Amino acid sequence: MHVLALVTGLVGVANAACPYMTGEAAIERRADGDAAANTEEFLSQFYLKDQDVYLTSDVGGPIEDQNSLSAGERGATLLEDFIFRQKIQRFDHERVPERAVHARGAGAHGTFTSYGDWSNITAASFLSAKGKQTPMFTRFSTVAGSRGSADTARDVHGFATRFYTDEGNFDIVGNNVPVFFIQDAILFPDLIHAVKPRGDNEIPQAATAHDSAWDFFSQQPSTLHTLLWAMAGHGIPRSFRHVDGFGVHTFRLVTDDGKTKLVKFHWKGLQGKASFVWEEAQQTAGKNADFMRQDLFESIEAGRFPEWELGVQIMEEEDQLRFGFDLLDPTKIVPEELVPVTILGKMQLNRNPMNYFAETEQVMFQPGHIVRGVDFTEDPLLQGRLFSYLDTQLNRHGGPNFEQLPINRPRAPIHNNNRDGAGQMFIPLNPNAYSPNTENKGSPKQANQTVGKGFFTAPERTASGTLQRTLSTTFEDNWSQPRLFWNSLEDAEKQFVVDAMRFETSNVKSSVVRNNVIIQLNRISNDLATRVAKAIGVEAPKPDATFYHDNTTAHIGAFGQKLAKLDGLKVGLLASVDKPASIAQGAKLQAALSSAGVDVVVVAERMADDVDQTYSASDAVQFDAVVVADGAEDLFGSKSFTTEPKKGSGASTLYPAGRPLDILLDAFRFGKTVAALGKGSDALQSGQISSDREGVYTGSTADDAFAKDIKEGLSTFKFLDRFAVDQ
Ligand code: HDE
Repeated sequence: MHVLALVTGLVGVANAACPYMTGEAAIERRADGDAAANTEEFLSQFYLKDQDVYLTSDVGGPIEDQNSLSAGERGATLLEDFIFRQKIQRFDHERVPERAVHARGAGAHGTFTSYGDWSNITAASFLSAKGKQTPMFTRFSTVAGSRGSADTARDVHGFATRFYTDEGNFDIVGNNVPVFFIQDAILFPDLIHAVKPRGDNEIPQAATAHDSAWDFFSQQPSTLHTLLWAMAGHGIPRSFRHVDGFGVHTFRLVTDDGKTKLVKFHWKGLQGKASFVWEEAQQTAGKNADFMRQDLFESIEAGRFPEWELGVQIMEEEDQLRFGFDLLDPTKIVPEELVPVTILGKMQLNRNPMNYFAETEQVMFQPGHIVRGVDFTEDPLLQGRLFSYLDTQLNRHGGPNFEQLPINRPRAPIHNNNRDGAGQMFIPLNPNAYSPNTENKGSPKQANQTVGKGFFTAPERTASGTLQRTLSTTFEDNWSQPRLFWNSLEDAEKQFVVDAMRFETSNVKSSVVRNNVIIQLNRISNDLATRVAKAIGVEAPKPDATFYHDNTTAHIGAFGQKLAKLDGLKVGLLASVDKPASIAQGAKLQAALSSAGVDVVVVAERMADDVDQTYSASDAVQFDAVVVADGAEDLFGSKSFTTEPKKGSGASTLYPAGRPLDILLDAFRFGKTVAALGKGSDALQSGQISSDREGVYTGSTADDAFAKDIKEGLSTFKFLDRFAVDQ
């Protein structure tokens, strides 16, 4: 036991407090790779339950903290009051710096299951056997907004995943789009300063619709490809559950015998992709700033666990320049027609954090967290990130021991000679913290490719060259791939891109910047440039055709593919308390939709039995489909704001005038499924919504046939014919 204790490091100390794992048994447990089983158990040793106990100070003495200690009943508070001092001091220091980017986010625990033994492409142990499970933590985020900003701001979305493998932590710190704005990390501060609020008035929050962002975009054309993805549906996803994820950079996988493959990581959502339309996202931001984190949290609480498959596009070292662009350039995708995605395993998110700050806020991802079997490439963006993420954690944590926080601790044992620093959580027992040594019998010993299953740099990597500050000439084409993206979108999504750009650039005050934007867009597509130019007072440009081509690639848009799962989607049943039969349709519809995981929310004028929420608290943006109940039709009379509502006219003051009809009309114009039961179809007429339109359904009762229509509509998700396209 003595020797074990000396080398145990993290594990040994953690055991002292762990009710489940003690001493050697715990060490063996970790060593046998049964990491998935111990994830909650591991974290639970840090839980503070506070049940049926007396309040104590931070050092354990029971206290009373509702009144400070004063000299006399009306006298001054005493400096001696250690209870007051401690409580206020702790409060004063509750905040840590928010993330410089990706400040707003939500996370969840999960499990990764490998579909096979992938040792033919990587030595990574979490991919070494079929069915092997590895605990995970994943955090989704927006980039530009601060911690309190709205979830549905238009933005690229972070998709950061951590595998707590039995050989250490591996993070894929990715995004929901496969490309990035810049090619060299040295430009990151410029990008972020341009995108974040202005320096003088700190406006606008969580938005790129301002001069500096578009000034930078139009001066730095490497941004164009990612910009197009952000202006399409990918910038405003329906939820974190409905995005795909991408590692963006090309990485290397390395086998035990040192052979390498180049790979791009993909997370393919098993829910399917779904996105908002812009006005819907804007309304949601005002109505429920927490929309996305709530969706993720509630889905997991309800046992509807979102899932993604991890895949890789596998390429050879010789392929680096084979596709007409450089695989080291993070502004490029490798079209799946050229290199299909090989699916390796599945992530399921199945447990919510117990405490937002301790877990989601303190999780500190790093692209530099790699394991044996994974290696970097020379992508200059990735190379820069390897410094930035390590550095930023020091700022956020205030010291170098952030990897000891429960959420960051590897599940593999730690043994090294790193020592001390602010917030050291352990009591290292080896007094000879140096290597090589004889005093500690050589431990911790050096591990490498052949000894101790150590980490190793791909042996085939070479580096040479003259020192230079230049952009590689292989990185110069910034327009062909944005054009590929544009060519591949459906007409409706092209229109969404045009509309988004019109919105954003209409907020740009400088005519020079607006003009520069059109110059760049015109290198991608004259159609795109002309349509945007029209709205912002810039002359329609003549084609600038150097990079024009007609290539397309499949499934690149955020719309047009059916959802695979309807889990956690919400149907609003618009009913009336004065017609109890209309409320009763809620239970029937719920019964018919439950097996698909769809929730029915019954809306009425006021709260009552079986009513979930009132019209005054409801809007179309809360629902993925809206159904008017049989009997509720009287609430949908056309609205008139020109005449004062008269006493006794029947107009309800329980909710804003016209709210039921607004919900129906907004649902329709946001492209959602709308439907009516029985006489409820009069409401469709009040809204001049023809029941012949796609995604508009009627039925006499909430039976299986009606539910089938609703499910069909939900899986289509957005009816794109509702959106006019420029002629
Ligand atoms: Fe990040 N990025 N980034 N980024 N990034 C951060 O690290 C940075 C980039 C991404 O949920 C920061 O811990 C530089 C690409 C995600 O905690 C910071 C560059 C991609 C998250 C940082 C990039 C990302 C971050 C802020 C250019 C997709 C949130 C706090 C070289 C592949 C992770 C932190 C979470 C966070 C720097 C570019 C994704 C400042 C310098 C490309 C998902 O270190």
